Amino acid sequence: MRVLVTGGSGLVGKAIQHVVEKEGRGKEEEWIFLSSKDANLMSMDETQKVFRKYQPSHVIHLAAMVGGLYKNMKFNLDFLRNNMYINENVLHAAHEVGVVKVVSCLSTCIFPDKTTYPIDEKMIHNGPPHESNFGYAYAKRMIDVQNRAYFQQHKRCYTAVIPTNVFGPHDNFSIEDGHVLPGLIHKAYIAKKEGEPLVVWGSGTPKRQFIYSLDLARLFLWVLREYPEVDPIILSVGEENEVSIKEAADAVVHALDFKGDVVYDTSKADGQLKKTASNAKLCSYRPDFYFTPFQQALKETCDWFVANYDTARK
Ligand code: NAP
Ligand code: GFB
Repeated sequence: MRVLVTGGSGLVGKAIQHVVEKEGRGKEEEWIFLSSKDANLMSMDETQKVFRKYQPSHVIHLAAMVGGLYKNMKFNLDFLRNNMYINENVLHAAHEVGVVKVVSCLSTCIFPDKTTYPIDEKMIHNGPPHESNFGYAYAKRMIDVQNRAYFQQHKRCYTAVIPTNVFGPHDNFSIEDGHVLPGLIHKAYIAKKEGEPLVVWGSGTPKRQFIYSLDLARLFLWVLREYPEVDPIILSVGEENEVSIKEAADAVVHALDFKGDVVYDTSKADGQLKKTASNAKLCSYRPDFYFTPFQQALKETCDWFVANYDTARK
């Protein structure tokens, strides 16, 4: 089993690398982690070259244009085009060299905006996604369509996982472009140093389910090795573990021991109010799976950021 990981240098890729190295690779497994320096996967030519070079039998496909709410709102066209190119090139090149299994990565933000809750795997295509990230969402939805077509026409087991909001070491801590937790961690770190208030964007009322990148990595390995379906699977903590942005901000304040004021800038967009996902399918396969408690995972992430401040992506 030779596993090629696209997007191997990012938040999720680094977590998979960590788990493979620290918690054991399978006896017959060889792992290759790619970054954009190895190949620009928006180019079919470069994608084919890197797949021919490594001849993988299995692929974890993470590479994508990724960003938080505010980056998505500014660049819907780029999110749509870049991700459609990357996904088309990766799946086609994988098929050409005979890859038997691909696990791609969707996101719970691609589900319909107007929906019943909790969201489950069958609802992906039931209506338009939230307008803030329609470019990213439609490009990601097409992976599910492509997977079904690869199965129908070529019997390929190309499948996908659907994580909720991910966080952990090696995240993108950019304040402008990143997701809420790395953004708040970075802002709280600066506010603490400068003796200024922490400014949380939006009202603080939207709700999110957060998954720790190392938990997600462990689940990715299980999906790669054992999950038998082409249909995707939601990888999420339970509905009872959903938190508001205010609760998330309070948790960051606690983890970084920030003593200053916390203010809310309600001139900034809130984005999707919630996207509560069901992990019933995951629990039916993995009733034993242990999720790291949120506050512990957040503390580990903050400690990593403080220790790696100079080199962290920001
Ligand atoms: P990330 O930290 O931003 O990493 C993105 C990865 O993609 C990097 O390794 C990057 O390479 C690579 N990449 C980007 N454009 C590329 C290109 N044109 N050619 C080759 N490689 C390219 O993202 P992440 O958070 O780990 O996301 C991994 C996957 O999880 C993505 O598919 C994302 O959509 C999905 N996801 C993420 C979240 C979340 O909250 N973060 C939630 C749900 C789903 P370089 O390092 O060389 O730039
Ligand atoms: O993680 P995030 O940017 O993305 O979270 P989404 C946005 C929520 O956090 C909004 C609030 O309610 C914001 O008002 N927020 C508060 C902040 N302070 C901050 C801050 O400093 N930075 C950021 N970024 N938000 C993304 C999608 O949606 O979810 C992507 O747009 C993606 O496509 C990702 O897939 C998982 O959860 O709203």
